[in-house]
Amino acid sequence: PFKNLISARPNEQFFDLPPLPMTPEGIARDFQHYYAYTFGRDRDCQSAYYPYKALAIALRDRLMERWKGTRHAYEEAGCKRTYYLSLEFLMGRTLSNAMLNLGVGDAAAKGLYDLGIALEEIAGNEPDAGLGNGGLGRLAACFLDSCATLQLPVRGYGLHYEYGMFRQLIENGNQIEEPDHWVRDGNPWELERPEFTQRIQFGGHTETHKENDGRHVVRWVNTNDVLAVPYDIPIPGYRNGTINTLRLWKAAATDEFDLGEFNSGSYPESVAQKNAAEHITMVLYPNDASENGKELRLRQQFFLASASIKDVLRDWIRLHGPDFSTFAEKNCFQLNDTHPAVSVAELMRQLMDDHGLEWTQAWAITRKTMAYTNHTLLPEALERWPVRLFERLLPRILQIIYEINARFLAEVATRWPGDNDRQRRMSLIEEGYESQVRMAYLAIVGSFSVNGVAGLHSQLLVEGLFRDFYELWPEKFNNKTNGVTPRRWLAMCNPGLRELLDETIGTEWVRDLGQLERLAPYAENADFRERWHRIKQDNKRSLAVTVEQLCRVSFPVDALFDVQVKRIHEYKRQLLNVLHVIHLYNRIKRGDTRDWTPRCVLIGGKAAPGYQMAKQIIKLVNNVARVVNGDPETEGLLRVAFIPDYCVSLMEIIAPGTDLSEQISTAGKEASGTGNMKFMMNGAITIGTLDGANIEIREQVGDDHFFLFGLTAAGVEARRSHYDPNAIIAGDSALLEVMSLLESGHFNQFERGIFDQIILSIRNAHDPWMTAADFRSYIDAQEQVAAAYRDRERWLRMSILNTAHSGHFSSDRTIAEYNRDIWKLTSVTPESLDG
Ligand code: GPQ
Repeated sequence: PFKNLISARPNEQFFDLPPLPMTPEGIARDFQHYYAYTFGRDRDCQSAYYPYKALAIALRDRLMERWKGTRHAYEEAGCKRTYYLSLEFLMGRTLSNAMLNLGVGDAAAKGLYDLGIALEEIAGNEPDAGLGNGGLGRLAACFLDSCATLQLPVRGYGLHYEYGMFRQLIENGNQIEEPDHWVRDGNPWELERPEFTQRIQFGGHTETHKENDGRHVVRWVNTNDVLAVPYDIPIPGYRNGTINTLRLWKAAATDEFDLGEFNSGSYPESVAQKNAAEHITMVLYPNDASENGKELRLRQQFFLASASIKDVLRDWIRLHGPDFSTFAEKNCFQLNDTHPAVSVAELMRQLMDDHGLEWTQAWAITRKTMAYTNHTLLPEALERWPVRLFERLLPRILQIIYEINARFLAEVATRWPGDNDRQRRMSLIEEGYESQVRMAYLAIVGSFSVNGVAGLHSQLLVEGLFRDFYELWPEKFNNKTNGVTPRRWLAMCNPGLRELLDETIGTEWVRDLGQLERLAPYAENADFRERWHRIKQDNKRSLAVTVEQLCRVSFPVDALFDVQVKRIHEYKRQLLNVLHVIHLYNRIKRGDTRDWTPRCVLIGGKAAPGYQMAKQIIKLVNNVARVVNGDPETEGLLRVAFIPDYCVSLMEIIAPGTDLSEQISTAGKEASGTGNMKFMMNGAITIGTLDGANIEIREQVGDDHFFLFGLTAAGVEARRSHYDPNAIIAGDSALLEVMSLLESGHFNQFERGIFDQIILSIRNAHDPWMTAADFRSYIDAQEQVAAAYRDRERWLRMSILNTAHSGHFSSDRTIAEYNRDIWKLTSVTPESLDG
């Protein structure tokens, strides 16, 4: 009797399911069901993964109905939408976040408790989704959380990498990279959507045809096509019934064979060929803020751009037919750096070649729908692709880029007649021995909005890198200071503090982080300070347990926990931090320990596998740690550890347990920073330069509650012409002693010469990071930190005020600004399931 059910139209009953219970019993029952029946496990199961997976599916079921409800609500509203295009989404774990946002944390904990199971242990078995390098990828993840919480119709588009960010092992102090096959055991959070598969073209050549009506149309033919299969991940808003979508594309081979090979009898070879197509989304490139120019990377970029735009246009045609006259009013693409910038040309191509629009119509749409965010000023991160590579891989796209450039340069010539140098400077094509496409310029020319990620960064962009473009189109440029989600980075990772906040200022702060201001008066309340202290001590104990497990170093919780975790980069100056550690060690050895503040220094982060200097810095941290920790005289005074495999889920333990946040980049080099905001929210005090968002952090919290040091961005530039690190070293006995220890080989007794490059870089008059220039001022600021920490009540006041004034750094504020100035979306509330 059921035989024809699929082809017949199912009746309404088929779709009309009662909502799933959000009770402890209901969740526990489903959990048991999946564990026993779906996965077929019993009491003998040795793997801790299945309890996690069973709970994840029970939770996912509860997201599913709300997810559909959100899709329907958006469609019914016919609202404008934004698509966040990014090669990286550093999501971390999903389970605890989903429970928090759904508001079922307590119910799930109770349901499992009644079965004798601890929820935290289960949650700890989820692997991180490490589909990003660092700040840029994590920002995308925080933004998705805020968009869903603000009920904005925003969809993330990214790539479904088989291998995310590598796992970092430390062997003999050196970084070893190990591939991270994060989906090996299946990913319960993703929903494959083969029905929305797209076909992506590569290679081939172009042909021009004259149509019957006399129009010329271009065909891109003889291409090697690859399928893009979408995997959808639910993004729950905070207790509001909204579930947005992150759509990740995975590459798959078409079922077509290379006929030549097939006929010549090499059937297995021609099937194996299909593999090459699937390589496109095999692995995330592990470079942070530096391009590496590999062909596969350009393939990834175009694959994301083409599949996502096709997806959006298909949906548009489904709802509006082939009429694009209102497309620009209803759609916006936010480009996360230049990585997806080829989208500008690809949208033009699809509108013209696939949907028959004229250049002028297509260009008007493109320029009204694309918006570009820049995340760095570092020249080594500015993407340029060889014209030759484009020609071979994306011939039609190159034609379009040339045409955009020709029309653009004509515009420049009209505005500045005869200024050929300006035309050369602004051209999308950098002419030279090997001509290259300047992706940032393509993004600027094709967008209506260009933004930086902190006040200083946005200002330096228009004064420097993008100055010519600012002169042409000042109205395009704007700032959007970064933020982080207070759900993951406070409510979820710091339950002790969450309870105190709820009790003191009510629970609205989770949605409206500005409410934290109401904490400020409590800084003067001694009982409150005592409670604050106990929570911090508990969090430091958890961090100490983790450090003990991972580094075999013991951190006494009464010491100052001094932390720098982020990608290893010369501009971030982990090296300056190490010089301070060596200085403290040297003081201990000299017996200069009067009024000593015991300190535990924690450093963590990954180096790009090809970045030699960064790898040497990791080795130096580890060697210094071994010498310091192994010296009995440092007992109770100084501890140093390098924490391996720094990742999102480690930061969830680190941020709540930190006293001092190290944000010590060379001024003008860190676009914003976001770790700085996570630490501040959790009550750490910052020692930092006037760089990126540090400047705004200091403005919010006040000069007295921030340890400032170092040259300003302008100071750094002014200093370049007469920077003499050797004179600075000779003139500062502390730095001289530190350098002497380093140069004597004290930290590499049996490994001669391994730190020579580092030593040379500090002594180099052209050291772009000016480590020696800021040493004295850094050491003095650290001395003030130590003194402040010894005054416990003073430190606690500062800590409370840092949290109290961190509201500005909620990504909800950032997203509200993106929406107000760029996207202009209306929020949509889906019908409630929860009464
Ligand atoms: N950032 Cl260009 C990255 O994490 N990766 C990149 O490739 C580029 C920038 C960071 C930047 O260094 C930080 O200062 C920002 O806070 C972060 O992007 C988010 O904007």
